[in-house]
Amino acid sequence: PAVIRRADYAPYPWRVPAIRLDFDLGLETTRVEATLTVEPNLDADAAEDIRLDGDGLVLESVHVDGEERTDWRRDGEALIVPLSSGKHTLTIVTRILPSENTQLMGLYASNGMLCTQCEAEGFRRITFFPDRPDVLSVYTVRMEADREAFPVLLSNGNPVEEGLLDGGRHFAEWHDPWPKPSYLFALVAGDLVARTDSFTTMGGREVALGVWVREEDLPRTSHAMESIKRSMNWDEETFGREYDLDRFNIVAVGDFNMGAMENKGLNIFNTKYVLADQETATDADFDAVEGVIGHEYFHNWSGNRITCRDWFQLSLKEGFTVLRDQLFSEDMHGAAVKRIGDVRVLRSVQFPEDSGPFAHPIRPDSYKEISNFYTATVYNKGAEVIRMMRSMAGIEAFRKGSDLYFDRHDGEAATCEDFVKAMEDGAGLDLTQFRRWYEQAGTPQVTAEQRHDGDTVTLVLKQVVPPTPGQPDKAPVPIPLRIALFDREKGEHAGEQLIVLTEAEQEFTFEGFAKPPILSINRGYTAPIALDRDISREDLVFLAAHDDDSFARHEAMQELLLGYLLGDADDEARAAIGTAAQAVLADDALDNEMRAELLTLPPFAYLGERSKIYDPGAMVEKREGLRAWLGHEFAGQFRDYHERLTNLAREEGAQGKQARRMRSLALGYIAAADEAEGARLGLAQYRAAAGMTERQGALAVLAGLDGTEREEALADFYARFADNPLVVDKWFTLQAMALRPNVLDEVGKLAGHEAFTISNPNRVRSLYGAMSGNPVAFHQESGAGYRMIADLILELNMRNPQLAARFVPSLGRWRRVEPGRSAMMRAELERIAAAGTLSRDVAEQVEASLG
Ligand code: B3K
Ligand code: ZN
Repeated sequence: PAVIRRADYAPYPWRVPAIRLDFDLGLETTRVEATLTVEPNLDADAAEDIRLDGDGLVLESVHVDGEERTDWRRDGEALIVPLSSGKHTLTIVTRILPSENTQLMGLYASNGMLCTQCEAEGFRRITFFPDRPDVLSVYTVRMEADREAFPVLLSNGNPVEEGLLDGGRHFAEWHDPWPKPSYLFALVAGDLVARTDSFTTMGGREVALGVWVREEDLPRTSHAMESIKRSMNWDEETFGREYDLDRFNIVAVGDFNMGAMENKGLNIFNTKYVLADQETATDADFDAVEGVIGHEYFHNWSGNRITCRDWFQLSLKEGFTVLRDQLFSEDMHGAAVKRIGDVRVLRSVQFPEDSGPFAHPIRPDSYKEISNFYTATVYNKGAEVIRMMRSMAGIEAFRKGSDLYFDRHDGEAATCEDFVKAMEDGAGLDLTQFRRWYEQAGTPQVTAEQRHDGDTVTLVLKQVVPPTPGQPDKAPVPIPLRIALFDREKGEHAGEQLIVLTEAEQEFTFEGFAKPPILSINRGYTAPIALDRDISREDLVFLAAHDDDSFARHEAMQELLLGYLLGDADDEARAAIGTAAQAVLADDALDNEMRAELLTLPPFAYLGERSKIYDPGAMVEKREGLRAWLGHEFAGQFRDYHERLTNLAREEGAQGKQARRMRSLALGYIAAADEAEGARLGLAQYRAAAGMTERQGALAVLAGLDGTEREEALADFYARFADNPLVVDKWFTLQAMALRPNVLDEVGKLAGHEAFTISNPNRVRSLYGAMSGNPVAFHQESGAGYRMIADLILELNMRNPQLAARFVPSLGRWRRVEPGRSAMMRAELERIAAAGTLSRDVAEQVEASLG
């Protein structure tokens, strides 16, 4: 496939100020009449043709200014129509086949309804159009359909008209006054019902809110509705952003490639991020619904009012919007646990990407298939980069910068550079060197050493940005680090400060320390770096027990755990973990959620990332061995927590949620030390569960054990929830995640289960996504796990390329794994590469992985 480069950007020669779309909707076939008003773009070079993108369309006719034209030509999938300069009306009729659309891009069918997904390049699967984000048009959409099959007809903006037609048909017309790029177009037609409510904006606009679902799901929509109102309110208070239409609708769809989509005024969501009640959703699910609803809603300003000039600028909207949703969730539920969770994801997903074959800067320089760049780098590292600006500017100055950005670029298709410039001008930062964060891939590796002389402490910091594919040489980046120096006598520090490391090597001195202080660094995780600090085990134990920054406290605990898991199996290292764990278990000032966080072992993916070359089998054994040891050492205390929190765990509110978290964590340790006891208590927790958090928490532990308790709970769970697809997904996931020797055989059997289907992305992810993250399954010594994933990629390759491509990076990590497994992983990639026609998505990922 062809390489598209950022440096080649040129504006489109035409403007399309308005488009009218007339849909004659049907599941099997849909007719689309598109009427485009076009005129020369005076900011671009003139063209004698107009070139429109297309993909899989059946073209029926082309008219220009009312005259039928036959002098058009095709260039691959594109349509080229000769056009004299000046203003014209272009009318194009196409036909599409929604039921056959297995890619779930463009207009497709899901459970008898019709819906769209256009980002990044799906609109060209609906009609011929300049399908690029810098062409902004006002959309008017008229939909006609059978009234019984499709009683509800929705599109972007505000409703204009609706009515009955002959033959049991009806129509609806919608108009969106805000010019938008084609990727934000949306349409939904189906048998849906809505939970409705309203929100009055700070400017006094009354907005009608709707959450549209299938009738049986209506009871599970109140949390989504509350989340919309909280998001709208938060964006007004925190960023001064007000909603700008009379309607805001969300629709839940069962078949969806990703989480959700921010289409203007009509967000389309994966059911997973809408539906929630106590019975079927965990506390984490509730938080995810709220976070994703916030994310998509916040896009209305960071994405829709100001969109991207081209797809290389994707992080302009995604990085910023992820930061906005993270801050929203921090404000709703407390920053400490949220920050720890966000950094855990960064380290276990983005760090491996940044050190692997697909490493790319948050603003990539080239791509073959843009869908491959909706990555943790663009999203999560992108958010971290903007968070660093916020840390350096301070909250108030950052707000001035964002105000200026929104004000200056409203209505435009902007670039990352525009954002950085607005931050410089508005927040008063000099970001000259900081721009390297946009240019360079790779996680900066920082080392911190301390020298002590008289009363003076010198902190010596060094940074290296490692080479990545296509970028052999890197320059230092500015790294803001919030630090505190603990006086080791008093056990306190005299205040935090922010230092910024800008050089490859730099010294910072601090006076007034008779003894070397204990260094707490990168507090709150101010910079997305990997840090090695020269610190004793005793000092880490001190910080794990006493640091007043929750993140730093958690970090100290993680460093103790990593030191043991990645080093020699060292009794002293383990004893230090025990001392810190004891302090955490006994600390009454901690809430139970934070306590559980502190006692959570580092994710397997992060352990792999921190090792040069690793043996997955040995790594799992060591990690689970440590879990068993901790479970054994603190058996009494874990049992005590499990017992004591029983009633609190049945309560609503923050304390109930915290208790549930600690209770299930304790159960995991109990089972690790004593399987029979774990099975007994697990089944008891399962049976008595008042909601899904306790039920899933128990089942996750039981699923990893052997015996009748496991079988009973799994069978009960399936029978109880067989008619709820999202819960059946959990049932697949819990089994595929189990660290049992025969788990891969079970995954194989589950793939043949009546409830398994390859055509639903959630179901595929629930089984194979979980399996590919389970080291016992994926890294099975025979290589059968690798083969299973490669077979899956080949099966999905043409049917759903986006979904297929998401499974490639797991195999792409072959360079980091011990030689025996490494060769088998690579061989599977080669088998895919040799397998004939590959989709652009899979081809690009596989080529990079073999690279
Ligand atoms: N903007 C969409 C992602 C679209 C992905 C297309 N392959 C969801 C989001 O980030 O909010
Ligand atoms: Zn987004």
